Amino acid sequence: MRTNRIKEFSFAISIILSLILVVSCGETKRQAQIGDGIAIYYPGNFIPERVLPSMALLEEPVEKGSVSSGMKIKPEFYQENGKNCARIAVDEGTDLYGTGEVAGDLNRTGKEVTLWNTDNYTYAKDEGKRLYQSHPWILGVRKDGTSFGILVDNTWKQEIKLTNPIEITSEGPASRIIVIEKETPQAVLEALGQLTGTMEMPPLWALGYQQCRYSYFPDSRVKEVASEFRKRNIPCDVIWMDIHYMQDFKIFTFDSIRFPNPAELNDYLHGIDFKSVWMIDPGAKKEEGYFVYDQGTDGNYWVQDSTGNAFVGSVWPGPCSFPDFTMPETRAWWGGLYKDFMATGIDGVWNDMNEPAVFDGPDNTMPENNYHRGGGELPADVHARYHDVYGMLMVKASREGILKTNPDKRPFVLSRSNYLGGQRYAATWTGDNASTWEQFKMATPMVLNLGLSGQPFSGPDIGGYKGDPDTSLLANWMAVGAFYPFSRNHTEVNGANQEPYAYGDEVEEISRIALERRYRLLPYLYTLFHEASETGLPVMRPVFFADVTDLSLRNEDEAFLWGGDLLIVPKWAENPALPKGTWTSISLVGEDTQNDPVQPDLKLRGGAIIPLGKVIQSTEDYSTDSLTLLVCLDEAKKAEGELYSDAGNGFEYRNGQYAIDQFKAGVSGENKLVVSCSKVDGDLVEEGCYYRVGLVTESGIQYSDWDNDGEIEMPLVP
Ligand code: MIG
Repeated sequence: MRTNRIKEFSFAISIILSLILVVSCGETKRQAQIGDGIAIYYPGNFIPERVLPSMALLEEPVEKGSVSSGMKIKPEFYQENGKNCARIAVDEGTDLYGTGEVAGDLNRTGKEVTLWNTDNYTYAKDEGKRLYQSHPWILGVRKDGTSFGILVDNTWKQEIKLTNPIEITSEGPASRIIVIEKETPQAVLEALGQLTGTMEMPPLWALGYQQCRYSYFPDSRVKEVASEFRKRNIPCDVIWMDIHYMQDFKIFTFDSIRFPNPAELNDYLHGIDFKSVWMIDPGAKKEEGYFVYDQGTDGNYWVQDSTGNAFVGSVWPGPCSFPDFTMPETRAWWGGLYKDFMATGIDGVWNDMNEPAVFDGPDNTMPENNYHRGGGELPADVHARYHDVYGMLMVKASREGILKTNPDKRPFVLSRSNYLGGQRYAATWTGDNASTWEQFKMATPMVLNLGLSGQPFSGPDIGGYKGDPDTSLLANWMAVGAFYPFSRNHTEVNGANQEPYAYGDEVEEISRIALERRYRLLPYLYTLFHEASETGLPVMRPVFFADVTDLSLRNEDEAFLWGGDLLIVPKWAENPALPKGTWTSISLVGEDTQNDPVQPDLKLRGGAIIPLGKVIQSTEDYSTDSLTLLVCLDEAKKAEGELYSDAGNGFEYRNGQYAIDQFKAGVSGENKLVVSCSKVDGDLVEEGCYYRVGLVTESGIQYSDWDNDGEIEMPLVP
């Protein structure tokens, strides 16, 4: 009886609400606080079935009462020319960042972005306003450093104008909007990480330098290139297999002549401490008798055209069908395809063409009225809705399949296409750039804005994809490229050999020094990856993160930071804006960091300690048993730092098998520097670790003796 009344009552209420909805589609229908400094706003004409569940968020937000008064950013919903829009006024002088992978400067104020994943060779289409990935996300930093984030929780095609007010236009249904308000941009990114989830710890080897081209073949050529690195002592961890390894470009097959024995090749590579990553595209050749096509057809796993038949579009192998990754059974099948593939000893997977790119489709993709059947939580809907998450759902399926077949290894998947939150499944690279100085310089702000959009693990094709760099460009790109979180040299099919040794002795030596610097910094870099995986903070950060109230830093995108402590200043940077305070140049492998014409200047923050390892040729030789602690004292003559360690692969770190060591430096008595090292967290047993201190001053680095008792003293020469 009672329940019936409640039912009748809520029925009446819902009728009244729908009436209000009809007359007030421009109004905010509902708004609520969903976390500390986080609120959600619904437009009046919100249609849950066409937008939910969220593809960006880890889980549906829980409403916690009315919006608190500190939430200054208020989206205003309206309709214009039949489209659903929102406008958001921001304070004068606010700098806008984020919006993911887009061409242009770091500071995106005044720019426009289209969220529609596009295979955009050399970023030429639409002036690079839409590229391979979509991040409906804006980071705003006000003059006083207080910051906000705007997450437009919608996968449909959208336009974002970073004007004041910000204007967001959806080509589909109206979007709900989540606003984050925090004291700093760092805190906003941590909140984003909590909402969307963060990158899982990658295997350590993925932090090494990587060599690619389209394509190394046959297998003997792959061996030759890998061996060349070892012969010449150029550090490298990974060699990549692009599409020519496949039989007639058919995914999950190996060319019988060029790659007759992939397991033997992988054994060989492992024998010289190389890992291999192999490409898998989404399109499966429409060919009866080809097992992937037959299985996909039998299982009815393909994306359908508007008439309900399997869609067919052309890619590398010719006419192909495309897995419908919105279907749970398709994802499970797709994941299972990796079993035999990985069993050949493949270490990582490269998912390309997943915008999806379709040569003969409209705008080089699928028709927007293609049909995805969904399942589980995902409703069936047209391609227009799922286009921007096609790549993300693909890498989710890939990652899960790879993990299932190798449950004790951390998966490594590189994806060209992705969507906000996609760092949960894959690292990324910035697609087909050109071998020009302009695009070399543009790579830094692209990687930075990806980091400010939740994706910490990215990098461009070092040396450039289209065309051939000249000697100076390749040398400079290798020198700075050693500092991208994802550091891989790659070039297109007819490009000249672009390995760091293929351009003569000078480029080779410059590359060797650059990579030796990266490898010495691995203990610090790995610690930053751990921080990113825990908090969502990027590895590579804009300079303004060093001082969010210093407005002179807001546009700096030639120099950049690694974490909070290391500043990387390219030699070609014109009047780079650098943070105030002490930042002292450091030399890592004997290079003259300030005067070297090509290697970027590396500057350590006063107050920081960073751990350095040895120069090694691959992460197989990585160890933390003898660490050099570079100490740069602040004005109070103190410094501190941290090191995260674990096995570098596998998941034992989740059971406590990791260590966090803390380093603290201070001056005792008259002129004695004392540096202590102590484990503050984790169960990993580290024995016999040797440390030495490298005291960083303007006049160079002064080293202590090696010691293993956890406290190092050295005289402080004034
Ligand atoms: O249409 O697999 O961006 O890195 O080398 C080209 C061949 C397809 C595009 C990727 C590029 C890769 C290439 N692929």
